[in-house]
Amino acid sequence: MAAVIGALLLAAGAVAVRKICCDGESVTAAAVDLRQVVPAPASVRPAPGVTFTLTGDTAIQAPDGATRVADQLAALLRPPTGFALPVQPPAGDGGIALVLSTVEPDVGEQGYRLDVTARSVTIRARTPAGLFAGEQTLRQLLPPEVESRTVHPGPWVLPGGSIVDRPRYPYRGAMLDVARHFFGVDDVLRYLDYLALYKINYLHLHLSDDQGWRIAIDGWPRLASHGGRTEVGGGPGGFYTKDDYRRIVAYAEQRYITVVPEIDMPGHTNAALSSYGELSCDGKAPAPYTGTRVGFSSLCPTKEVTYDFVADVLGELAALTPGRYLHVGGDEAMSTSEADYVTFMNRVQGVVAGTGKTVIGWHQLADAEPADGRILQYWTPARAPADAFDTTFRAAVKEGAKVVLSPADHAYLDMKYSPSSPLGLTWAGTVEVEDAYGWDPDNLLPGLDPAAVLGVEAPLWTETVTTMDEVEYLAFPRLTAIAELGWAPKSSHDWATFRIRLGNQRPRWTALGIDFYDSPQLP
Ligand code: NGO
Repeated sequence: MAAVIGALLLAAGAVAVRKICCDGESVTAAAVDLRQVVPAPASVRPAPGVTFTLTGDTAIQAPDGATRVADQLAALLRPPTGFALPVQPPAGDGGIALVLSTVEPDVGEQGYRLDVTARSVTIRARTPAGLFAGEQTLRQLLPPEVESRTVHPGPWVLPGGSIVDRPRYPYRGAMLDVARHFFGVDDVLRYLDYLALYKINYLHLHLSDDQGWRIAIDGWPRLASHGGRTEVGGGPGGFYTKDDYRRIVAYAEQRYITVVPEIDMPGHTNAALSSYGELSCDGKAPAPYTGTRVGFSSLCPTKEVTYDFVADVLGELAALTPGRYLHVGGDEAMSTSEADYVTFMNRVQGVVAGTGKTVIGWHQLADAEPADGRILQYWTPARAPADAFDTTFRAAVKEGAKVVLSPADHAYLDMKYSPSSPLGLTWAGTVEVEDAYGWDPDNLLPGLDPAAVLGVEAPLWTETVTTMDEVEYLAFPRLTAIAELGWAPKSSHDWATFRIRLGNQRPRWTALGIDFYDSPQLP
């Protein structure tokens, strides 16, 4: 029996380890394999036979600058272990220690070093963000029940060894479309928890579209009171008050995640036009729209009131947003002439700069003139890049634009997994887990200088998605594949081993209550 259990544990990414002795009885404990972490760390050195076991006597030591991360770790570990895990000032060897150290080599601003010996678990980083990343790794080295919020018997064994880790890209994002269907604050906070576990550090919120406007703007109150009351399929919609939005931003900040708000323009604006008819060229407010067509709406680029509107909206949003980016959409402006589009987007880029923020747009923004530090988010399927990765795009990159990659045939979480998936779209094809993982950001677009790639982002559009369970089903496991591409070193890219590591995450997702898609591609 013991042999059978041992074999099962190994298959689940565990290694059988030493005996723990209590009252003369011996129990075979198991530790997760140090090499099972997702995303894969930059370097892993297991210490075979060495383990650390959390007990009721374990304390968490942290210096002043790291008490918040220490409290977060304690809050995570207390419910499943039932241990007190007091947070204390540094007091020497033993237990769990968080160390802020400016001299730590090789970890950059977001990385960490984790050492597990028989006596202690130490995370060292230059920043609290790095310590927080190290905690997410520590979490994955404990048994999956660590994610449960009720007490489990343990034993809480960590594998011995050292991990030195830092991300491949500075920008690792996820996008949630709260416009097609509205998702309330609690849902967004939950999504943020999932992002944190996989070291994703940007949450892009798609706050406006034809079907709904989701953020209160004081100067233009009908955007929320009228434009916020619709969604795809005719449901009630909803919007964030400024306090709601502040709650989201604060919760993200505590997890070292930056919120990137998007107001999509000049297209995808029916909800705004329906709220204020003067923003349309004919001055008439269109009826609210609850279908899923794209490309039919446009702010009027030749009216001055349009620019007052843009300045007010982006000004209020910038004031609410501590992060450095504002996303201005710019995709599928099929009802705006090319000349008007360029004039409009040039002025919008100026408005963003005036708020002190840096502009991000979908890659069509390349048509507008260069703007300091701007980011183009590439979204066309990589299979057919010709129309998108054109001379304008190349010129924009030459002139300094950075690129975030979200190729729809790899990174769009709203594509169906297979033709029989109950949810999702298929315009970019179907995207199984191997498709989500099977690309290299450095080589996606032929001729794109890898130095221009700031990172990757996994968008989840919600035309077909109405509940958090459905969000989870489309996001897991694919979100973790994109997180892996953004963080793990290129040299670790290998589907055969990734699918095993990913398969071993399933008990964690179950413990977290995530309704994931049980892909036949994972063992
Ligand atoms: C496109 C379109 C969105 C859709 C999405 C659905 C972009 C950038 N614009 O992506 O409006 O919701 O596809 O997959």
